[in-house]
Amino acid sequence: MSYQNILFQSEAGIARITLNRPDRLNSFTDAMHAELRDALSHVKGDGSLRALLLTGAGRGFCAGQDLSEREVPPGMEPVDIGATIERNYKPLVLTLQTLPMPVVCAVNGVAAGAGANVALACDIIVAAKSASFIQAFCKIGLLPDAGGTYFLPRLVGTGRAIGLALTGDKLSAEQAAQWGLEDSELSATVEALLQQFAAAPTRALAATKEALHASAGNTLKAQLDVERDLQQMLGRSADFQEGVAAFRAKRPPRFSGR
Ligand code: T3D
Repeated sequence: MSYQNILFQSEAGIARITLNRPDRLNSFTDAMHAELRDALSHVKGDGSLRALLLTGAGRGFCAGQDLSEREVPPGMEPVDIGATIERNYKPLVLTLQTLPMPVVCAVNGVAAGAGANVALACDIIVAAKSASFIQAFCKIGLLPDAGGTYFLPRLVGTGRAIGLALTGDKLSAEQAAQWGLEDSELSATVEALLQQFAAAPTRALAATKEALHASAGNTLKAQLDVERDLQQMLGRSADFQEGVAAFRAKRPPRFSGR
């Protein structure tokens, strides 16, 4: 498949996806979703990949759903957005969460609507000072989707999540200044993180994601079983053997991701 709405590269263990509709703040269209599905299935199926970067082209990360696809002429039926969520947003968020490698999101500007929540679905967000997160849904009569009602309260607490979702306010400049990097530092910081992940014990990182995501719905007893089963699997991995051997030999480990 050739891509018109995203850029996709994979090299040296690192896959990079850039949302690429900068004149529309990289808002999601049906066509972009199809390309993302295709690129992510390549990432999932390529055993040599050990980290994924998701970012946006131009001055924004992503402004959520392209609303020009939701305008209907008078008298016409509105688009069934339950169906578009099922087809587009649900698989995107679930794939990012379950991909067996770290997913880094470089938020290079505004992230609004589903754009904000897709960023929250990634494992690590690196945000530039120009980044902002807007639960824009209430401004157009919707509720947060793309996992927003799941991720937001877990990340910022229920009270703050309700405030952000009911007002559609940007996270404040003060808050962004506390969290954000100077824009010029963004790509160096992201690059260092990707290189670190590309040399890491990938299966252990994937199991860590799996266990942490399972945790919220589990009792302690059930979670101890999740840890036992995943650890048993990792105990048989080449990277565990290498980690122990490197520790014993007082040398840095050379993980293969296997
Ligand atoms: O539908 C389903 O399948 C269900 C799923 C829904 C998921 C959702 O994401 S719903 C929420 C959709 N997103 C929004 O409501 C956000 C809309 N955008 C904005 O509020 C603002 O653009 C921003 C706050 C994000 C940024 O503001 P600003 O002032 O920095 O930029 P701008 O001038 O508004 O935008 C620049 C251009 O991008 C502009 O086009 P123009 O005037 O230069 O021709 C603007 O219309 C366009 N653009 C921005 N966001 C969208 C968009 N075009 C289409 N859809 C957008 N979401």
